[in-house]
Amino acid sequence: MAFKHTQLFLLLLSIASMLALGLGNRGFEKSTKNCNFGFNYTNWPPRHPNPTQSSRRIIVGGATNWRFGFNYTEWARKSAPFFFNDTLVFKFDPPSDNNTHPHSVYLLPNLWSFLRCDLRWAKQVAKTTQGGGEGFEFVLNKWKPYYFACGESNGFHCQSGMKFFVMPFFRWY
Ligand SMILES: *[C@@H]1O[C@H](CO)[C@@H](O)[C@H](O)[C@H]1NC(C)=O
Ligand SMILES: *[C@@H]1O[C@H](CO)[C@@H](O)[C@H](O)[C@H]1NC(C)=O
Ligand SMILES: *[C@@H]1O[C@H](CO)[C@@H](O)[C@H](O)[C@H]1NC(C)=O
Ligand SMILES: *[C@@H]1O[C@H](CO)[C@@H](O)[C@H](O)[C@H]1NC(C)=O
Ligand SMILES: [Cu+2]
Repeated sequence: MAFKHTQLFLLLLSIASMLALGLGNRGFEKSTKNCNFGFNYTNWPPRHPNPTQSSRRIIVGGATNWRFGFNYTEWARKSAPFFFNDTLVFKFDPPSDNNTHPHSVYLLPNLWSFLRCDLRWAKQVAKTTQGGGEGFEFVLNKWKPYYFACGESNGFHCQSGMKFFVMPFFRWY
């Protein structure tokens, strides 16, 4: 069953991002220009690039922001690891005459809902109007996996790629 494979893949991905194995190091490059970490186990365990910096502000989707037609699972994989107390910033235009397909931010309760884009037990954390200006800020302040998704169009946006999950971990300093 193809579904089980997806689930297994995501679980493995989750474990991998928790351990910050290899793929995690790429996230550091954005914050520190001088340090060019590659696949280097001497850097184990992963450290925060700048110990005096208490937390990071990460724009979800980078320059793309939070929009339709972008694969955020892929973005989250490339942007890992995420740390406890990091702030995720969702930027999206409010509904207007020019924007009839706005977005929102929901938290899904578990992996099952996440895989199926089942919004029935989802919790809305940002309304369609909250992504303007500096964006909607969400602090990863719990030690748990976060399943984010856009809740618009009955899950269609979610199914089209507007979803990702992160598992923040603690800094070692
Ligand atoms: C790994 O990183 C350490 C410390 O940052 C450095 O001294 C070492 O040369 C690196 N090794 C490789 C293979 O890049
Ligand atoms: C996370 O942020 C909260 C509130 O700003 C602070 O009290 C707490 O010490 C921080 N924890 C870590 C591990 O940085
Ligand atoms: C909507 O688009 C029209 C023409 O394309 C433009 O004149 C107007 O300023 C836009 N409105 C907003 C709110 O961006
Ligand atoms: C997004 O990327 C992931 C990982 O590469 C893939 O499994 C998934 O099917 C993609 N989602 C969409 C909607 O294309
Ligand atoms: Cu959307």
